[in-house]
Amino acid sequence: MNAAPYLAPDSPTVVLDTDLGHDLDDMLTLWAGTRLVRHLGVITTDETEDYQRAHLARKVLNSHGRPDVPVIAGRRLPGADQRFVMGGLVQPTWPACTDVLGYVSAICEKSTHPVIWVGMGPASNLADVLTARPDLCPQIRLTMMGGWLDRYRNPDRASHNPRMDPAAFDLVMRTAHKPRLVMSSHTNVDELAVTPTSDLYACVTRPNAPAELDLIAQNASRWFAYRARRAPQAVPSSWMNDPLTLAAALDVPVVEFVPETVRIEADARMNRDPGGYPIQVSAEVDYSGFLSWLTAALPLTAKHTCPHSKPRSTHTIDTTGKGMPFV
Ligand SMILES: [Ca+2]
Repeated sequence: MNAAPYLAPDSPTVVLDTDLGHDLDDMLTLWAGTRLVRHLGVITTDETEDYQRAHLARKVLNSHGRPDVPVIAGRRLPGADQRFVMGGLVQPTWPACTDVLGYVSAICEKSTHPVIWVGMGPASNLADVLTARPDLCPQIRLTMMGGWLDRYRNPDRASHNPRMDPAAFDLVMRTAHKPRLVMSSHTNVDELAVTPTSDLYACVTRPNAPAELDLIAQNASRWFAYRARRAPQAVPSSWMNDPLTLAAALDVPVVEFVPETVRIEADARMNRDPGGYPIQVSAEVDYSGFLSWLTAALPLTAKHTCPHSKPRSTHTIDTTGKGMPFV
């Protein structure tokens, strides 16, 4: 078996549909993507007024030696600027490309492979594509992060990505080709939490960290500070939702999916319904297998790279919790 199938010259294109610049997990997924995927594309979603997520993605990709990866600024959503924690760090230096449909049409038409679509934010972009080009449905293979069925920390609402654009989520679940959901009930777990005491945070914020880690460190510090303001009594953390979704999308055997038929409510909550849409939902996750995969994907380990590092964050964060022994 090829250990790096998506680095092969004839490997499929992988699209990261991301709300980069908010939760840290998008940034770590992008970083992993630069290392694991040859034909990579980035489409931003929940985009800000002046396309800050796209400019941030461009800068991250360039700093990691991937100027070849196209970045398309996708759908803006109301209030997106309040969900962007990286303000002031990236200045627009290029005219943002906003032709999502043109980009997706082109990558579908130039390859006979499926296009691997990793849904890491609201479903708006893919809804736009499938509405305009329903003929592309069979070629686009969606694995999306979000949704819950039987339990959730707040059962009064849908999880973040579906509820940001419920109509788009409904349309995508209805029309996409065998869509797969890595559900929030499998990602909002302690096993996937990175906190200010995690080794990963110490590694990316250490004083002698490589320059290409600076935006990752900034995203981590700013996200933890944002969480500390929102929930002062809790240990700030980032669940590795999107990296797990990337792993599933790349067919790393760490998420087991099962078929369900679901109905999508107006607020994007899902219910089982024999007359609903046939989709695939996560049923079981191999957390230790996933963490091993992610640790191997990212070039930082506490053991090998930074055994004595200390955080250099300038933020004051209450860290009363125990960090995960994760990278
Ligand atoms: Ca995300």
